[in-house]
Amino acid sequence: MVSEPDAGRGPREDAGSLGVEWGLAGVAATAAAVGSAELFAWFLSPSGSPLTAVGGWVIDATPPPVKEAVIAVFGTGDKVFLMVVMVLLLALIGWGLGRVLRRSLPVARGLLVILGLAGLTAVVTRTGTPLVAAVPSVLGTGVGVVVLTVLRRWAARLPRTAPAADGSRGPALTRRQFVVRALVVTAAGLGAGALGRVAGAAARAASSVREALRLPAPARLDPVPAGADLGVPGAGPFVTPTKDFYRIDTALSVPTLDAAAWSLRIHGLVDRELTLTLDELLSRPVVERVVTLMCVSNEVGGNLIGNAVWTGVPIRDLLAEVGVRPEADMVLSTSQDRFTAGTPLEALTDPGRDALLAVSMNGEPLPFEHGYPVRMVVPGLYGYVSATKWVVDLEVTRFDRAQGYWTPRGWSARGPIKLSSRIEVPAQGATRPAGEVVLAGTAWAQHTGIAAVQLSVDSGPWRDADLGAVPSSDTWRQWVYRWSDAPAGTHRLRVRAVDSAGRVQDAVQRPTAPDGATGLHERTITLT
Ligand SMILES: Nc1nc2c(c(=O)[nH]1)N[C@H]1C(S)=C(S)[C@@H](COP(=O)(O)O)O[C@H]1N2
Ligand SMILES: [Mo]
Repeated sequence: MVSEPDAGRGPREDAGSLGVEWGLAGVAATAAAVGSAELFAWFLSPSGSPLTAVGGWVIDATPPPVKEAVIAVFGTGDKVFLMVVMVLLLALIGWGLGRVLRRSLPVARGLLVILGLAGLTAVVTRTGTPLVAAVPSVLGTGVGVVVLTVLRRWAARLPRTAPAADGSRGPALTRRQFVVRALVVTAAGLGAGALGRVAGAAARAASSVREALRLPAPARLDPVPAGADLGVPGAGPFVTPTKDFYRIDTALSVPTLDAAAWSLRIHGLVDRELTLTLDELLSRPVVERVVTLMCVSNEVGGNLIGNAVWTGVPIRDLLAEVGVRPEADMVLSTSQDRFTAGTPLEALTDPGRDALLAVSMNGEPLPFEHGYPVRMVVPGLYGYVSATKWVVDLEVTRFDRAQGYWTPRGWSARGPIKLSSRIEVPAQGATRPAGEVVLAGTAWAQHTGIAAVQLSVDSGPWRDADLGAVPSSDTWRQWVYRWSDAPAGTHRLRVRAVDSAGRVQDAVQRPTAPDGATGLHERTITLT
């Protein structure tokens, strides 16, 4: 099949007769990229659909008269019209990509990556979007690049085409065989996309309901005081932006509950069972609280910790409504996806502690990834025993009758957060000029409070750092230590915290299981 004289010819010489094959190859790679991204979005993150995000961006950017004209012509089919236009545009872009592919695989790859970046940008710039939402665009772009490369290899096996970059050709393909393959890939991409869109429709419906959710004004605010954020460059912010907030759960695909259908049942050792809809829940007084959540799996110096502004209904109030029996000592919360957490009753009924059924995070309805429409937030306890997301059921019970998801899996039944601290600045291994060196970081003892943070250089004496302000004892606290006359050389910095009850952070190194790591965080830096 291969006509030898053509083997060495330049790529330009296949122009004309092979235009259709190249165009189709580009369309196939684009379909594979976008289609797989939509499929990934369905099970990874409902807010991660690039088509939805770009569509939303187009809608926002369309001038009102054009919008009105489209609605006048297409009525409620305006969204369908937008999708059709986007798919046609993508087909055109794909065709162009194929023409570029004929000249240069690297340039075509680059263009596909730019297309992926456009989708990614549209996704991550929507408000309240968590970082996982970026994953579908990234994976989809990866799929597209791989498909593009494979198609280029197949194209090299066509008659009158330049061999692949490595000079290889492989067994010959007829134009017909190539076209069939490209069409199969295109169909697979369209199929994946269609499946992702159809299966994800419920999630996106929930998504628009989520965006429209009206949050009740809190009866009590918890303002962040000036000076909570010490603003040291390189240190994390006092309030963690939602997109940077760590996410831990057992959910393979993010549950996207329908807020209108959501209800919470409170039962067990109670005098009067209660089932609440979201409206009924939100008809009770809502409070705002700044609370630092943390995962028991956080290593010393790790990142599985975040501080957010939550609003919600105190669980204490609801437990008072249902009347808790005296023999109860635990509340087993269950999520829509069957995760359970066993929370000590006293942490929920404590009048001085606002354990919440939270509905908002940093001023937005909870993101799906963080438990929309309702999750628990309990100051002072690790997430696995308290922070149930997508919560639908609270059973008042006893520790000797029930246990949470992680307890039979090697984690302790009770999980109070351990006093800890970390160094965020300078980075491990950093090199700085000798003289004044600024050290900064965070310390936490949720619901007890941080009284002091101390630094030790090269195993020298412990010296007090300056502390940031805090809204309450339920948040972490920033610290800064200005080390003056720091001499040249390599130094080991260690940090420890002291809580408001006078306890000093445990320096003994222990692993995260069964009830949280201990040990001191340290960094080594070089001063020149
Ligand atoms: N439904 C559900 N809720 C859950 C979990 C889970 O696996 N499923 N994990 C818990 C754990 S271990 C932690 S640390 C926190 C994390 O909350 P975040 O993902 O909002 O940071 O959620 C808790 N709530
Ligand atoms: Mo966790």
